[in-house]
Parts: sequence; structure tokens; C-alpha cells
Amino acid sequence: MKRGGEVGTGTFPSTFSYNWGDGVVFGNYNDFIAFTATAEVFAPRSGMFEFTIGSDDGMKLSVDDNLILDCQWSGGGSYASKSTQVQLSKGKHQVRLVYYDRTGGAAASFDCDHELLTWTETVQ
Ligand SMILES: [Ca+2]
Repeated sequence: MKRGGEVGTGTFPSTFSYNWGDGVVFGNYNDFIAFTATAEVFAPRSGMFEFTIGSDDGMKLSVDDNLILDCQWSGGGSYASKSTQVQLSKGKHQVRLVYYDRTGGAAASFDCDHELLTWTETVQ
């Protein structure tokens, strides 16, 4: 395996909770694997919105390039999760997850206020 090499791309559903255990995380890789996942969300109003991430080993969550959650990034270990609330203005926002697993079990989860993932219909 090439350190820092890209081994492929994929997609996740809007929210997810995977527990790969000791098995394959992606392709043929069950250890020493990482991913960056990006998504765009739409805040239907200005206000506070909740985000939750969970990981084995580590994960970080950024919104509009601001780090808002760090879950075991330096340390890792068994699965743990963290939540926070963030003030968002009405409109589109960029969400970015970075995840890694070293060895042993692997798990990754993401959830947020479902209001951010709801289609808004505009009748014209
Ligand atoms: Ca692990």
C-alpha cells in the first residue's frame, strides 16, 4: 500500500453509521485507511443546528472550513461519539469529514439535524 495514495472514491448516504469491525472498510483495506467526505447542506433558517460524529479511530468535522468537532483525532481507540451545536446562517454550507482507522475495529458515523437535509419546494 502506498502511503498517502488514493485508493478510490465512493458515496455515503446523507447520514450513516457503519461498523466494519475488523473487516474491509474500502476496497481491500481493513487497516491504515482514511477518507475525506464532503457534502453540501441547506439551512432553511438562521439558528443553531446539531451535528454528531462517531469514530474508531478518529474523525474531524468542519463546516465552511471551520473545525467544529474532533472525535479522538489524536488517540483513537474504541468507538466513541461527540455532538455539538453550531450557529448557521440561512443558506448553503459545506460539510467536510476526515476519518482514519489504524488497526483493529473500524467504525464511522455522521448525523445532523435532519432539517438540514430536507428538500425545500419553491412553487413558481
Ligand atoms: Ca481502529
